[in-house]
Amino acid sequence: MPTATSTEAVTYCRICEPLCGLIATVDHGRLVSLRPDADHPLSKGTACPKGIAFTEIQNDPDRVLHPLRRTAEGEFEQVSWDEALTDIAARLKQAWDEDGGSAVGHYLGNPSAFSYSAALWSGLFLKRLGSVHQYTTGSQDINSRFVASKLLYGAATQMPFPDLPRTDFVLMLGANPHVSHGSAVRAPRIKHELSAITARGGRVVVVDPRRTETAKAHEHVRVRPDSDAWLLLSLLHVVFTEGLTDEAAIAAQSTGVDLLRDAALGFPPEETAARTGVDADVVRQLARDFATAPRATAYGRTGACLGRHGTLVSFLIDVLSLVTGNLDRPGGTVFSQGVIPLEELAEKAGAMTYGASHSRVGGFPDVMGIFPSGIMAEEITRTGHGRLRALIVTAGNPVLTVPDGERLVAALQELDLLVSFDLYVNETNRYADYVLPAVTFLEREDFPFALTAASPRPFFQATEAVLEPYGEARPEWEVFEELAHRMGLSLTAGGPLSALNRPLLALERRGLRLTPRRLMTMLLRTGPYGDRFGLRRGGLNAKTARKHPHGVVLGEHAATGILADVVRLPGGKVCLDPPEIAEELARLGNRHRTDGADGSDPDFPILLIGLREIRSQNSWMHNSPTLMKGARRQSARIHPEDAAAAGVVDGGAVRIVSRHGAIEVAVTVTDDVGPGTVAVPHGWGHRGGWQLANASEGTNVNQLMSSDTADLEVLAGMTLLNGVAVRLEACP
Ligand SMILES: Nc1nc2c(c(=O)[nH]1)N[C@H]1C(S)=C(S)[C@@H](COP(=O)(O)OP(=O)(O)OC[C@H]3O[C@@H](n4cnc5c(=O)[nH]c(N)nc54)[C@H](O)[C@@H]3O)O[C@H]1N2
Ligand SMILES: Nc1nc2c(c(=O)[nH]1)N[C@H]1C(S)=C(S)[C@@H](COP(=O)(O)OP(=O)(O)OC[C@H]3O[C@@H](n4cnc5c(=O)[nH]c(N)nc54)[C@H](O)[C@@H]3O)O[C@H]1N2
Ligand code: SF4
Ligand SMILES: [Mo]
Repeated sequence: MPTATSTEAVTYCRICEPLCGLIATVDHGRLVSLRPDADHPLSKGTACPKGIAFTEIQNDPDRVLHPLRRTAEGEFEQVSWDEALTDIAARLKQAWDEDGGSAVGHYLGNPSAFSYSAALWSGLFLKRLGSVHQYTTGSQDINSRFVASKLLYGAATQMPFPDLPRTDFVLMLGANPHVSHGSAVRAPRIKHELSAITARGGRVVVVDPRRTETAKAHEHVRVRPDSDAWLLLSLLHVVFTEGLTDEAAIAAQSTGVDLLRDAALGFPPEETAARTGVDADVVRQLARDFATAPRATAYGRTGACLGRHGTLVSFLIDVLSLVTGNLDRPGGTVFSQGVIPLEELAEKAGAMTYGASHSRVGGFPDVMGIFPSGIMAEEITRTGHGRLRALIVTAGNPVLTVPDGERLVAALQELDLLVSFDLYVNETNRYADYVLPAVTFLEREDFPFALTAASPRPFFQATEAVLEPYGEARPEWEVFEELAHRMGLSLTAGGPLSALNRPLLALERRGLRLTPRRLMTMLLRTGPYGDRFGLRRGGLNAKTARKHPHGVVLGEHAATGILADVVRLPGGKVCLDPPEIAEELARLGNRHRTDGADGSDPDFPILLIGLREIRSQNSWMHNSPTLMKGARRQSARIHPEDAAAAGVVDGGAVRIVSRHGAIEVAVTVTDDVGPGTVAVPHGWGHRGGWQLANASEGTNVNQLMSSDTADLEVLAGMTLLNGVAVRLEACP
């Protein structure tokens, strides 16, 4: 409740993708509390525990509020911004002068997906330097989806999503929106949205190795980890062989269907059942039900992206929607469209590349200029031309989130320079030369960005900062610009922004400096809902946006029938037979024939998968007392039979061993996972500057994951995080 001295500000949460509306109560420049915004048109007064608990992050005494420099003794000491920037700029410049773009790199962490200014200006900076070492969470998350979109539509940023408000049937593979709150589909009340489908007589079928929170609320098909490619090919087999296709849609929307028709013939459900663990009858019925539902959509998320065939799985998910006549149709899988047309602009400029260049280590194709994080350590340690010498980490904690953190820790210490922008000293930047205090999302203005384009209800909300930065925290974009300046470089003149020449010139004519905010405001006006600089009455511009502090719904439904605008391939049709997919199908067919019936490894017979928790956010919210209440700890979910076989008990500990590492972790015995599957949350094993997190029990599960180039997924360089072969042992 507001007091005599406090004020309230309308804003929105930027921890995860729904961007729920929040009301911040502020007193004398300090955050008092956050609560859900009842007037937000989409989230309507809902928010999750993380959003509310962000107050404890904002006010955390462990937060970094001043630039820190590492001393010779390995301790951090406070320095002035000027000292820090002078030294960083000089050292970056030296590496760059000597080795050019191959010396300097960047790792952009997940929170930057909610900070357009940090993402854009860091991108400009790295591009200006010609950096060939750009890494993100993408290879642990979504790059396989981007590559599938590039191959299908010629547009890597295209993010087809389920039209939840209008569908009758959602086939969901590898997503748990009851906990994750939805990813690559922006639906703040997604739990409600899914139950509305069943309430109107529709179905939600959750394909997951674990009986998840979402699966418990809907229909569950238990699948063996990392077998979705086989399952999808069997579903397609039934659709093709039983005449359940929509041939008119196939002809109108696509080319090259014969590749899949032929390939699917080789995967009858009876032959894949051993590998997928799904009975042939179940697969046949599922295929028929999906194909004959009036409006159906297949949707996949991280569980579909992070296996050995992640790109193929993402590809086949869209194929299933297309061949059954459900692509680009109301209630089906529909195309994303940015209110601020950043992606479109970048696509038009040809900047959203795939395979335009290849990495020094492993020869992986770039995905929009990004390379797999799995190779980052070796790019630092392998000598010779092109060695990564200076690394900036923005809002990331790769030591806990990429494969084999210990290998990365060793590599980080070989860098000439490591700089990080963060709220905390974390497990990664504790090895940095400088930790620079970044603003929180409440301390910066923002625009919706990136995945928000996948919105079943077109929506726009921008926000002002609701707090002045605490301490000496600064927005990352200003620091990137300042570093460029100190290196004698301009981020905007020429180079990376050439695609924006027209709007840039318009600004220049008005004597204005280009800031991220000016750029976004300009783009907003040119977008599908923009005022076109006065040409479209009532369209969005900065002023009309301000009239809607809680955000504005721009249309009842997502656009459909826009395939011709979306597809950027010659002929304007979806490509179902790209050579990359033909090759991947051949690799899969080969495994199908040679791997044995279910593909399992006798020495490592259990398959490990991930698990997200409602009160965690990857690695960075374990310092909030509220979220850590009740002696919370990380635990492995193990089936009773596997627990008994390994001699471990509920509440005890287990040793999990893979070919690449071993960890010990607490045990929860549960039949939520099937026999042969173990689920372990990531983001634990703390030893940074966050004291409560450090005190929590837990270990880095990604120590089990391999960063060997041979173990990364071929097409997008995805880390194999799901379906990792392990064995369980009693702790010594
Ligand atoms: N085994 C396994 N591993 C996984 C996954 C999995 O499912 N299983 N999931 C993967 C996925 S999907 C992701 S996205 C990655 C996440 O990987 P990362 O992005 O590397 O890790 P996060 O834990 O999100 O760390 C974010 C860091 O940003 C800081 N931070 C928070 N807000 C801000 C801000 O506003 N500005 C700045 N500058 N810093 C901020 C936090 O303090 C934290 O240190 O993990 C991946 N790793
Ligand atoms: N509370 C909370 N919310 C979050 C996050 C968080 O850490 N905590 N992280 C955010 C981030 S960065 C992301 S990217 C999103 C992710 O959003 P989601 O992908 O919806 O979240 P997950 O819970 O990882 O769901 C993946 C599901 O895939 C299943 N799975 C694992 N392997 C396989 C497989 O081989 N096949 C199939 N079919 N399923 C499999 C897992 O059991 C799990 O249920 O969530 C975001 N939201
Ligand atoms: S679901 Fe929670 S963390 Fe995600 S945006 Fe909403 S309130 Fe924030
Ligand atoms: Mo993610």
